[in-house]
Amino acid sequence: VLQLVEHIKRQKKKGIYQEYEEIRREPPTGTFDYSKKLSNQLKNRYSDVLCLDQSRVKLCQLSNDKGETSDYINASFMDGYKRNNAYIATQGPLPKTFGDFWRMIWEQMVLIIIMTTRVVERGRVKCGQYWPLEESRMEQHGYFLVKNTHIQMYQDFRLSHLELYNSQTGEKREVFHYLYLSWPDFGVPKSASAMLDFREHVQQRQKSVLRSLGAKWAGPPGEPPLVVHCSAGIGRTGTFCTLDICLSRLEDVGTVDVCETVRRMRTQRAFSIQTWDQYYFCYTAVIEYAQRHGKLAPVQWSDSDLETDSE
Ligand code: PTR
Ligand code: PTR
Repeated sequence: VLQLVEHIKRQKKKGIYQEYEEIRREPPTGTFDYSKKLSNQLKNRYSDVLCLDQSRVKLCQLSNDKGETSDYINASFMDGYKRNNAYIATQGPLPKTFGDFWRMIWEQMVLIIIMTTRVVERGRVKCGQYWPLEESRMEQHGYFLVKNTHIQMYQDFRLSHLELYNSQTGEKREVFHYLYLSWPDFGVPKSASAMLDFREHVQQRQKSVLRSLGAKWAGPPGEPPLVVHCSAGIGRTGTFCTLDICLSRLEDVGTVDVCETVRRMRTQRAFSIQTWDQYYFCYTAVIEYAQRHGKLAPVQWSDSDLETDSE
């Protein structure tokens, strides 16, 4: 019997694998003209991870010291569950784009940044050190002063409370920086459960910050986008956002559609979800979540499973 269950699990896994392979085979649904422009090429961390023109985040145009203007940053708006532009998916900032990154945070009125890569992994730089690492440290990036006022350590992530000061307008804002620590690139988190806790923590933070801002919230109605980034801004970022969307839908109507979610996401951020493990992880994490919240009985292999899966 054990052997049979293993066989069934493999069959199911195979189905999900094929689903992902199909998604991967579909060509991107748009052009990458801005990402490819000569003057923008150096702003891409990877020459093969570009952003679709239709969903890219535009910076308010600003002249640099050479008098050139550029509104380009390798970042894409992505819809969430029943919410347009719920996320901005972006690459790990490069030293030459730190100023642009903070401009984007300011202009889009972002409250929360989620970073799912480490700065260095396996001896290679995956992301620039764009925020002050230590408490009470202050750094300048372009027109912005960024200060790390306070750090809280959790088992799987590290939360920095940042103050962002706009030297052009004299305004100051608070931004929360989450560094998720247990996620290797091209891999999946150690455990879905840690990721689920993390998501819940972030959700509550966004709600409580908006509540405490109350009438002082100067942004458009609704919630500002969450900025999510890894190294390229497609693999781990896509996985986190897919999971977030699937779980929101599960909470709302009790159903999940991983495949359709990823397909749609890819029309806004091309190549989202980089490996089959990451795709499969979305399924296992949804199951774990459903079990945890009593939306699903613990998985049992019933007779009907046997019928549909054994050939
Ligand atoms: N970029 C490769 C590809 O597109 O097939 C995959 C790859 C590259 C995988 C680098 C791992 C790599 O190592 P690291 O994550 O340390 O950069
Ligand atoms: N050319 C790079 C490579 O495949 O190695 C692009 C790349 C790098 C793609 C990292 C995805 C990566 O993972 P993530 O989006 O999770 O940072």
